[in-house]
Amino acid sequence: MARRCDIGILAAIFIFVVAGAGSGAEETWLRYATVGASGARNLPMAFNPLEVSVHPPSDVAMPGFSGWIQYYGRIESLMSPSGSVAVVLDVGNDNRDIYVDSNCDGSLADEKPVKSDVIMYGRTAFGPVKVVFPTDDGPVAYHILPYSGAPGENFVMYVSSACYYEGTVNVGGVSYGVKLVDTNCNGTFNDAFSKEATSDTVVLGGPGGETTLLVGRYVEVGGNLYEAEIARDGAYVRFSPATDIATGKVLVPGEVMTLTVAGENGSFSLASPGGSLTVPAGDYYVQSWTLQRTDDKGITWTVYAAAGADAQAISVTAGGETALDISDPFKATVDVAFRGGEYVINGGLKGRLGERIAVTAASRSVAKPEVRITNADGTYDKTFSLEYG
Ligand SMILES: [Ca+2]
Ligand SMILES: [Ca+2]
Repeated sequence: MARRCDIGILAAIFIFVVAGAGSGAEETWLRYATVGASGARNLPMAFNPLEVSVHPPSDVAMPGFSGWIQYYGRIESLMSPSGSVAVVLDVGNDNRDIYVDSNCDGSLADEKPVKSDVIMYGRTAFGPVKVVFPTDDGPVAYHILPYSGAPGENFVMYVSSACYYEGTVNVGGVSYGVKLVDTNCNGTFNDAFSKEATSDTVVLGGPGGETTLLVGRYVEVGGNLYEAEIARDGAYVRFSPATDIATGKVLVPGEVMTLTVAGENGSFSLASPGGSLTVPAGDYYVQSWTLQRTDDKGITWTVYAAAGADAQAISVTAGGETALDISDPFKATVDVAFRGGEYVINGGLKGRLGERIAVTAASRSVAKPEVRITNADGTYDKTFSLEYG
Protein backbone atom coordinates (compact mmCIF):
# COMPACT_ATOMS: atom_id res chain seq x y z
CA MET A 1 0.00 0.00 0.00
CA ALA A 2 2.84 2.35 0.92
CA ARG A 3 4.42 1.63 -2.43
CA ARG A 4 1.32 2.54 -4.42
CA CYS A 5 1.11 5.88 -2.56
CA ASP A 6 4.77 6.58 -3.38
CA ILE A 7 4.18 5.92 -7.06
CA GLY A 8 1.14 8.20 -7.13
CA ILE A 9 3.06 11.09 -5.60
CA LEU A 10 6.05 10.57 -7.86
CA ALA A 11 3.84 10.42 -10.94
CA ALA A 12 2.21 13.75 -10.03
CA ILE A 13 5.59 15.42 -9.54
CA PHE A 14 6.90 13.98 -12.77
CA ILE A 15 4.01 15.18 -14.92
CA PHE A 16 4.56 18.69 -13.57
CA VAL A 17 8.30 18.54 -14.38
CA VAL A 18 7.75 17.17 -17.87
CA ALA A 19 5.11 19.77 -18.67
CA GLY A 20 7.59 22.46 -17.63
CA ALA A 21 10.47 21.00 -19.63
CA GLY A 22 8.37 20.35 -22.75
CA SER A 23 9.93 16.93 -23.35
CA GLY A 24 8.20 14.62 -25.85
CA ALA A 25 8.83 11.35 -24.05
CA GLU A 26 7.04 10.79 -20.79
CA GLU A 27 7.45 7.98 -18.37
CA THR A 28 4.45 5.69 -18.17
CA TRP A 29 3.83 4.36 -14.67
CA LEU A 30 2.75 0.76 -14.48
CA ARG A 31 0.66 -1.38 -12.11
CA TYR A 32 1.98 -4.40 -10.23
CA ALA A 33 0.10 -7.62 -11.04
CA THR A 34 0.49 -11.22 -9.93
CA VAL A 35 -0.24 -14.59 -11.50
CA GLY A 36 -1.80 -17.64 -9.82
CA ALA A 37 -0.30 -20.93 -8.72
CA SER A 38 -0.48 -22.30 -12.27
CA GLY A 39 1.72 -19.51 -13.62
CA ALA A 40 0.95 -17.38 -16.68
CA ARG A 41 1.17 -19.38 -19.87
CA ASN A 42 0.68 -16.32 -22.07
CA LEU A 43 3.58 -14.43 -20.51
CA PRO A 44 7.28 -15.14 -21.15
CA MET A 45 8.10 -16.45 -17.69
CA ALA A 46 10.89 -19.02 -17.48
CA PHE A 47 11.94 -21.87 -15.20
CA ASN A 48 15.25 -20.57 -13.88
CA PRO A 49 17.41 -23.31 -12.30
CA LEU A 50 18.89 -22.67 -8.84
CA GLU A 51 22.19 -23.97 -7.55
CA VAL A 52 21.26 -26.44 -4.87
CA SER A 53 23.21 -28.16 -2.10
CA VAL A 54 22.39 -30.65 0.67
CA HIS A 55 24.83 -28.76 2.92
CA PRO A 56 23.29 -25.85 4.84
CA PRO A 57 24.84 -22.42 4.29
CA SER A 58 26.68 -21.16 7.41
CA ASP A 59 25.25 -17.64 7.17
CA VAL A 60 21.50 -18.41 7.16
CA ALA A 61 19.54 -19.26 10.34
CA MET A 62 17.30 -22.29 9.75
CA PRO A 63 13.86 -23.32 11.01
CA GLY A 64 13.26 -26.73 12.64
CA PHE A 65 12.72 -29.29 9.88
CA SER A 66 10.38 -32.29 9.99
CA GLY A 67 11.66 -34.03 6.85
CA TRP A 68 14.57 -36.42 6.30
CA ILE A 69 16.46 -34.36 3.74
CA GLN A 70 16.82 -30.67 2.98
CA TYR A 71 17.96 -28.96 -0.21
CA TYR A 72 19.38 -25.46 0.17
CA GLY A 73 19.39 -22.89 -2.64
CA ARG A 74 19.61 -19.17 -3.35
CA ILE A 75 17.73 -16.96 -5.77
CA GLU A 76 20.23 -14.39 -7.04
CA SER A 77 18.71 -10.92 -6.72
CA LEU A 78 20.33 -7.51 -6.54
CA MET A 79 17.10 -6.23 -4.98
CA SER A 80 17.95 -8.18 -1.81
CA PRO A 81 20.51 -6.51 0.52
CA SER A 82 22.64 -9.68 0.56
CA GLY A 83 22.40 -10.16 -3.23
CA SER A 84 20.26 -13.28 -2.93
CA VAL A 85 17.17 -14.79 -1.31
CA ALA A 86 17.70 -18.04 0.60
CA VAL A 87 15.32 -20.96 0.01
CA VAL A 88 15.24 -24.46 1.44
CA LEU A 89 13.13 -27.47 0.55
CA ASP A 90 12.30 -29.86 3.40
CA VAL A 91 11.35 -33.34 2.17
CA GLY A 92 9.69 -35.87 4.46
CA ASN A 93 7.64 -39.01 3.93
CA ASP A 94 4.38 -37.05 4.02
CA ASN A 95 5.47 -33.51 3.38
CA ARG A 96 7.30 -31.37 0.92
CA ASP A 97 7.68 -27.86 2.33
CA ILE A 98 9.58 -24.89 1.02
CA TYR A 99 10.87 -21.97 3.09
CA VAL A 100 11.71 -18.65 1.43
CA ASP A 101 13.46 -15.72 3.14
CA SER A 102 10.44 -13.57 2.32
CA ASN A 103 11.66 -10.47 4.22
CA CYS A 104 15.27 -10.75 2.95
CA ASP A 105 16.68 -10.56 6.50
CA GLY A 106 19.09 -13.45 5.93
CA SER A 107 17.11 -15.82 8.15
CA LEU A 108 14.78 -18.69 7.36
CA ALA A 109 14.07 -19.31 11.07
CA ASP A 110 11.31 -16.65 10.95
CA GLU A 111 9.58 -18.10 7.89
CA LYS A 112 6.47 -20.27 7.64
CA PRO A 113 6.64 -23.38 5.43
CA VAL A 114 4.80 -23.24 2.11
CA LYS A 115 3.22 -26.61 1.32
CA SER A 116 2.31 -27.98 -2.07
CA ASP A 117 0.86 -30.89 -3.92
CA VAL A 118 0.58 -29.05 -7.25
CA ILE A 119 2.48 -30.93 -9.95
CA MET A 120 3.28 -29.00 -13.13
CA TYR A 121 5.46 -30.32 -15.95
CA GLY A 122 6.60 -33.08 -13.57
CA ARG A 123 7.66 -30.53 -10.97
CA THR A 124 6.13 -29.66 -7.62
CA ALA A 125 5.01 -26.02 -7.66
CA PHE A 126 4.88 -23.90 -4.50
CA GLY A 127 3.18 -20.60 -3.97
CA PRO A 128 3.07 -17.95 -5.30
CA VAL A 129 5.29 -16.79 -2.44
CA LYS A 130 5.47 -13.08 -1.64
CA VAL A 131 8.94 -11.64 -1.10
CA VAL A 132 9.45 -8.08 0.10
CA PHE A 133 12.67 -6.35 -0.93
CA PRO A 134 13.69 -3.60 1.49
CA THR A 135 14.96 -0.79 -0.76
CA ASP A 136 16.00 2.84 -0.22
CA ASP A 137 12.60 3.84 -1.67
CA GLY A 138 10.68 1.60 0.72
CA PRO A 139 9.50 -2.02 0.60
CA VAL A 140 8.96 -3.51 -2.87
CA ALA A 141 6.70 -6.56 -3.22
CA TYR A 142 7.67 -9.39 -5.56
CA HIS A 143 6.00 -12.77 -6.07
CA ILE A 144 7.78 -15.97 -7.04
CA LEU A 145 6.78 -19.54 -7.91
CA PRO A 146 9.40 -22.03 -6.69
CA TYR A 147 9.41 -25.53 -8.22
CA SER A 148 11.21 -28.67 -7.14
CA GLY A 149 12.03 -31.89 -8.93
CA ALA A 150 11.97 -35.33 -7.32
CA PRO A 151 14.44 -35.84 -4.43
CA GLY A 152 17.53 -37.81 -5.40
CA GLU A 153 20.90 -37.60 -7.08
CA ASN A 154 19.70 -35.39 -9.93
CA PHE A 155 17.56 -33.11 -7.76
CA VAL A 156 16.72 -29.75 -9.32
CA MET A 157 15.00 -26.63 -8.04
CA TYR A 158 13.65 -23.85 -10.24
CA VAL A 159 12.10 -20.48 -9.70
CA SER A 160 9.77 -18.53 -11.93
CA SER A 161 8.52 -15.01 -11.55
CA ALA A 162 4.85 -14.84 -10.51
CA CYS A 163 4.39 -11.12 -11.12
CA TYR A 164 4.65 -8.47 -13.80
CA TYR A 165 3.99 -4.76 -14.35
CA GLU A 166 1.33 -3.63 -16.79
CA GLY A 167 -0.18 -0.45 -18.18
CA THR A 168 -0.98 1.46 -21.35
CA VAL A 169 1.73 3.39 -23.13
CA ASN A 170 1.28 5.92 -25.93
CA VAL A 171 3.91 5.43 -28.63
CA GLY A 172 3.82 7.68 -31.70
CA GLY A 173 0.19 8.60 -31.00
CA VAL A 174 -0.97 4.98 -30.71
CA SER A 175 -1.95 3.22 -27.48
CA TYR A 176 -0.22 -0.05 -26.67
CA GLY A 177 -0.77 -2.37 -23.77
CA VAL A 178 2.60 -2.96 -22.13
CA LYS A 179 3.69 -5.73 -19.76
CA LEU A 180 7.14 -6.01 -18.20
CA VAL A 181 8.22 -9.52 -17.27
CA ASP A 182 11.22 -10.35 -15.09
CA THR A 183 11.88 -13.46 -17.16
CA ASN A 184 15.12 -14.37 -15.38
CA CYS A 185 13.39 -13.92 -11.99
CA ASN A 186 16.08 -11.89 -10.23
CA GLY A 187 13.73 -9.15 -9.01
CA THR A 188 14.76 -6.58 -11.64
CA PHE A 189 12.88 -5.93 -14.89
CA ASN A 190 15.56 -4.30 -17.06
CA ASP A 191 18.10 -7.08 -17.74
CA ALA A 192 19.16 -6.54 -21.34
CA PHE A 193 19.87 -9.30 -23.85
CA SER A 194 23.07 -11.27 -23.44
CA LYS A 195 24.00 -14.51 -25.15
CA GLU A 196 24.93 -16.22 -21.91
CA ALA A 197 21.94 -15.42 -19.72
CA THR A 198 18.17 -15.11 -19.89
CA SER A 199 17.11 -11.50 -20.40
CA ASP A 200 13.91 -9.75 -19.35
CA THR A 201 10.97 -9.18 -21.66
CA VAL A 202 8.57 -6.46 -22.78
CA VAL A 203 5.20 -7.53 -24.21
CA LEU A 204 3.50 -4.88 -26.36
CA GLY A 205 -0.10 -5.29 -27.48
CA GLY A 206 -1.15 -2.95 -30.28
CA PRO A 207 -3.15 -2.74 -33.49
CA GLY A 208 -1.13 -5.57 -35.09
CA GLY A 209 -1.49 -7.97 -32.15
CA GLU A 210 0.95 -8.83 -29.38
CA THR A 211 4.74 -8.62 -29.77
CA THR A 212 7.25 -10.05 -27.33
CA LEU A 213 10.53 -8.12 -27.25
CA LEU A 214 13.72 -8.84 -25.34
CA VAL A 215 14.93 -5.90 -23.27
CA GLY A 216 17.59 -3.87 -25.07
CA ARG A 217 18.66 -0.35 -25.93
CA TYR A 218 15.85 0.12 -28.47
CA VAL A 219 12.37 -1.12 -29.32
CA GLU A 220 10.76 -1.01 -32.74
CA VAL A 221 7.12 0.03 -32.52
CA GLY A 222 4.94 0.58 -35.58
CA GLY A 223 8.02 0.55 -37.83
CA ASN A 224 9.82 3.29 -35.85
CA LEU A 225 12.75 3.03 -33.45
CA TYR A 226 12.49 4.20 -29.86
CA GLU A 227 15.04 4.30 -27.10
CA ALA A 228 13.76 2.09 -24.32
CA GLU A 229 14.10 3.01 -20.66
CA ILE A 230 12.74 0.38 -18.32
CA ALA A 231 12.73 0.98 -14.59
CA ARG A 232 14.89 -1.50 -12.72
CA ASP A 233 12.03 -2.29 -10.35
CA GLY A 234 9.47 -2.41 -13.19
CA ALA A 235 7.54 0.68 -12.05
CA TYR A 236 7.72 2.61 -15.33
CA VAL A 237 8.73 2.59 -19.00
CA ARG A 238 9.74 5.40 -21.32
CA PHE A 239 10.03 5.08 -25.09
CA SER A 240 11.72 8.15 -26.64
CA PRO A 241 11.87 8.57 -30.43
CA ALA A 242 15.38 7.52 -31.52
CA THR A 243 16.78 9.88 -34.10
CA ASP A 244 20.04 9.73 -36.08
CA ILE A 245 20.52 6.04 -35.35
CA ALA A 246 22.96 4.30 -37.69
CA THR A 247 21.22 1.26 -39.15
CA GLY A 248 22.08 -1.60 -41.47
CA LYS A 249 20.18 -4.43 -43.12
CA VAL A 250 19.98 -8.17 -42.54
CA LEU A 251 19.20 -9.88 -45.85
CA VAL A 252 17.40 -13.24 -45.92
CA PRO A 253 16.39 -15.68 -48.70
CA GLY A 254 12.83 -15.31 -50.03
CA GLU A 255 11.81 -18.66 -48.45
CA VAL A 256 12.36 -17.26 -44.94
CA MET A 257 8.92 -16.62 -43.40
CA THR A 258 9.93 -15.31 -39.97
CA LEU A 259 13.18 -14.14 -38.41
CA THR A 260 14.06 -12.65 -35.03
CA VAL A 261 17.52 -11.41 -34.11
CA ALA A 262 18.57 -10.03 -30.71
CA GLY A 263 21.54 -8.17 -29.29
CA GLU A 264 22.36 -5.38 -26.85
CA ASN A 265 20.28 -3.11 -29.08
CA GLY A 266 17.17 -5.21 -28.45
CA SER A 267 15.25 -7.77 -30.49
CA PHE A 268 13.95 -7.22 -34.02
CA SER A 269 11.71 -9.30 -36.26
CA LEU A 270 11.04 -9.51 -39.97
CA ALA A 271 7.73 -7.78 -40.80
CA SER A 272 6.93 -9.90 -43.89
CA PRO A 273 8.48 -13.01 -45.53
CA GLY A 274 11.82 -12.72 -47.32
CA GLY A 275 13.70 -9.54 -48.09
CA SER A 276 15.46 -7.55 -45.41
CA LEU A 277 15.28 -6.50 -41.79
CA THR A 278 16.58 -3.04 -40.83
CA VAL A 279 18.27 -2.89 -37.41
CA PRO A 280 20.53 -0.48 -35.52
CA ALA A 281 24.18 -1.22 -36.35
CA GLY A 282 25.67 -3.74 -33.93
CA ASP A 283 26.14 -7.42 -33.18
CA TYR A 284 23.19 -9.79 -33.10
CA TYR A 285 22.37 -13.42 -32.47
CA VAL A 286 19.71 -15.18 -34.49
CA GLN A 287 16.96 -16.17 -32.04
CA SER A 288 14.60 -17.98 -34.39
CA TRP A 289 13.53 -18.31 -37.99
CA THR A 290 11.20 -20.40 -40.10
CA LEU A 291 11.59 -21.31 -43.74
CA GLN A 292 9.05 -22.90 -46.10
CA ARG A 293 9.50 -24.71 -49.39
CA THR A 294 7.09 -26.79 -51.48
CA ASP A 295 8.58 -29.88 -53.19
CA ASP A 296 7.70 -31.25 -56.63
CA LYS A 297 4.94 -33.44 -55.08
CA GLY A 298 3.23 -30.34 -53.71
CA ILE A 299 4.21 -31.06 -50.08
CA THR A 300 5.17 -28.01 -48.07
CA TRP A 301 8.22 -28.46 -45.85
CA THR A 302 8.71 -26.10 -42.92
CA VAL A 303 11.99 -25.69 -41.09
CA TYR A 304 11.98 -24.20 -37.58
CA ALA A 305 15.22 -22.87 -36.12
CA ALA A 306 15.93 -21.83 -32.53
CA ALA A 307 19.07 -20.29 -31.03
CA GLY A 308 21.68 -22.94 -30.22
CA ALA A 309 24.12 -22.82 -27.30
CA ASP A 310 27.09 -22.30 -29.63
CA ALA A 311 25.39 -19.73 -31.91
CA GLN A 312 27.67 -17.33 -33.79
CA ALA A 313 27.13 -13.55 -33.71
CA ILE A 314 26.38 -11.63 -36.89
CA SER A 315 27.62 -8.08 -37.37
CA VAL A 316 25.52 -5.35 -38.96
CA THR A 317 27.43 -2.19 -39.90
CA ALA A 318 26.06 1.32 -40.49
CA GLY A 319 24.64 1.43 -44.02
CA GLY A 320 25.82 -2.15 -44.59
CA GLU A 321 24.01 -5.29 -45.68
CA THR A 322 24.61 -8.60 -43.93
CA ALA A 323 23.34 -11.63 -45.83
CA LEU A 324 22.20 -14.41 -43.47
CA ASP A 325 23.35 -17.88 -44.43
CA ILE A 326 20.26 -19.69 -43.13
CA SER A 327 19.23 -22.24 -45.70
CA ASP A 328 19.85 -25.93 -46.28
CA PRO A 329 21.74 -28.19 -46.22
CA PHE A 330 21.66 -28.65 -42.44
CA LYS A 331 24.19 -30.61 -40.47
CA ALA A 332 23.08 -33.82 -38.75
CA THR A 333 24.64 -34.19 -35.30
CA VAL A 334 25.04 -37.23 -33.07
CA ASP A 335 26.05 -36.94 -29.42
CA VAL A 336 26.89 -40.01 -27.38
CA ALA A 337 27.13 -39.93 -23.57
CA PHE A 338 27.65 -42.71 -21.02
CA ARG A 339 25.30 -42.15 -18.10
CA GLY A 340 24.31 -44.49 -15.28
CA GLY A 341 25.69 -47.58 -17.06
CA GLU A 342 23.90 -46.79 -20.33
CA TYR A 343 24.85 -45.11 -23.55
CA VAL A 344 22.56 -42.20 -24.41
CA ILE A 345 22.55 -41.25 -28.08
CA ASN A 346 21.09 -37.92 -29.16
CA GLY A 347 20.57 -36.97 -32.78
CA GLY A 348 19.68 -33.55 -34.12
CA LEU A 349 19.99 -31.05 -36.93
CA LYS A 350 22.08 -27.91 -36.77
CA GLY A 351 22.00 -24.78 -38.94
CA ARG A 352 25.06 -22.97 -40.29
CA LEU A 353 24.92 -20.41 -37.45
CA GLY A 354 24.63 -23.14 -34.81
CA GLU A 355 20.82 -23.08 -34.69
CA ARG A 356 18.82 -26.08 -33.52
CA ILE A 357 16.60 -27.23 -36.40
CA ALA A 358 13.25 -29.04 -36.52
CA VAL A 359 11.45 -30.04 -39.72
CA THR A 360 7.82 -30.76 -40.63
CA ALA A 361 6.34 -31.93 -43.92
CA ALA A 362 2.66 -31.12 -44.58
CA SER A 363 2.53 -29.88 -40.94
CA ARG A 364 3.63 -33.28 -39.53
CA SER A 365 6.96 -34.13 -37.92
CA VAL A 366 9.22 -36.03 -40.28
CA ALA A 367 10.30 -39.60 -39.42
CA LYS A 368 12.84 -39.73 -36.60
CA PRO A 369 16.31 -41.04 -37.44
CA GLU A 370 17.43 -44.55 -36.46
CA VAL A 371 20.77 -45.71 -35.11
CA ARG A 372 22.22 -49.10 -36.13
CA ILE A 373 24.90 -50.53 -33.87
CA THR A 374 26.98 -53.57 -34.89
CA ASN A 375 30.20 -55.12 -33.63
CA ALA A 376 33.17 -56.28 -35.71
CA ASP A 377 32.07 -59.92 -36.16
CA GLY A 378 28.38 -59.12 -36.66
CA THR A 379 27.18 -61.02 -33.56
CA TYR A 380 25.63 -57.77 -32.31
CA ASP A 381 23.43 -55.92 -34.79
CA LYS A 382 20.56 -53.79 -33.51
CA THR A 383 18.69 -50.76 -34.81
CA PHE A 384 17.24 -48.21 -32.38
CA SER A 385 14.81 -45.36 -32.98
CA LEU A 386 15.81 -42.01 -31.55
CA GLU A 387 12.78 -41.14 -29.45
CA TYR A 388 13.48 -37.43 -29.20
CA GLY A 389 15.38 -37.03 -32.45
CA1 LIG B 1 13.41 -14.13 6.94
CA1 LIG C 1 15.40 -9.58 -14.40
